[in-house]
Amino acid sequence: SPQNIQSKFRGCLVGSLMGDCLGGPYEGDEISSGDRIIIQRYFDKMEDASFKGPFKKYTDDTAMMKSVAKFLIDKPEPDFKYLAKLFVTEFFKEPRRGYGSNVMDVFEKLRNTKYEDIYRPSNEQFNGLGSYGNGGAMRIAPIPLYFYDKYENMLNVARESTKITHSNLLGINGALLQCIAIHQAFLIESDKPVDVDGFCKGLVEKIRPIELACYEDLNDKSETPYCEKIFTLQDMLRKKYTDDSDEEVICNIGNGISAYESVPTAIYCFLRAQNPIPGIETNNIFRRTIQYAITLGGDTDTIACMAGAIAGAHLGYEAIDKTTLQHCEKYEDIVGLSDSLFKARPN
Ligand code: F2R
Ligand code: MG
Ligand code: MG
Ligand code: MG
Repeated sequence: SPQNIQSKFRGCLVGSLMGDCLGGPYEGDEISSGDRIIIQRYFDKMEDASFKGPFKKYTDDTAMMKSVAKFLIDKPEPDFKYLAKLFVTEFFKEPRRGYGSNVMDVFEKLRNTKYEDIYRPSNEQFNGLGSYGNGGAMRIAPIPLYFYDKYENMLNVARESTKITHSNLLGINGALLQCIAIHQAFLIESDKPVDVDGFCKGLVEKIRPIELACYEDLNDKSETPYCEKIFTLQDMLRKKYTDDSDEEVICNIGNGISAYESVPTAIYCFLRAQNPIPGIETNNIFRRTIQYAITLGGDTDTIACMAGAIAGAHLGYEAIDKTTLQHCEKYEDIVGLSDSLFKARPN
């Protein structure tokens, strides 16, 4: 197992916060080539210690991630009702953090039914189809850290925690894919380069059995949408880049609010950023990852948050520029939360 575990805990949760805070102002936007230059200057400015600006606020992505960390820290045995209560309490305390417009109904119902069945409200979403939003994936980061040496527990806790708000298989398996991606990145030594094809192969090997098991009641056992998407992103990584590469990425992998159109994109950003990217001028791989994620537009806070969590889990806290970090709301709290999560692990 890696030597600098505590640094990786910090890198991952702080990476998640930074993607959320820095991506937040661009959420829902389409990004032009002019905007890409503005984003390059925005990141340059934040690395400059003399630049003083108002901090960037975190959104629902971080609000919910904090609850997941607290749930792991406070209870030695996973207590999902406690997690549901943390989500709801946090939401009613600060409802204006840019939550998904449908997930708020889940919080209301959980509260009104006094948490009688914590999975019923999410099952009722979208006429029983359940949400396939990326809300499960965006908050998952503390789970692969806490369970880094307990793979099966990691998957079970990731699944049960996601189901409180997301019951659609694409929403659940998207969260599991993000969990697995963070876990894999965490296990790569921070000073070793990422083997891009090996990383993809590992993801496919792990997500395929999960997808096949989900559809085992159906006749069609070939339904492995996330596997297919990983093959697509692997093909995209092998391509020569042209001027409209970003449009191709958005078209073939996605930049939307659904887990299916954002989790593979976050993984793509992390892998693509292992090498220089035209128009993203920095030697810092962590910065390159989140800056590139934001330039794709769409669900920028969430894609940058998820990409930042993966990159931070690999590189650790040392790789993150602290001047930039200081522009993110409550960053000290997230550093503290990472340390508490690290200390809460059973020996
Ligand atoms: N919601 C946003 N950003 C847009 C608005 C921000 C703010 N309210 C504003 O006005 O400025 N960002 C956050 O939401 C995403 C995570 O969402 P989550 O937690 O998955 O929520 P929800 O509501 O369950 O799903 C989100 C949307 O996805 C579509 N959708 C999901 N399942 C669907 C289904 N079965 N059928 C049809 N549509 C489905 C719906 O449009 C949902 O509202 C993150 O980006 C976070 O940053
Ligand atoms: Mg905007
Ligand atoms: Mg958000
Ligand atoms: Mg978002």
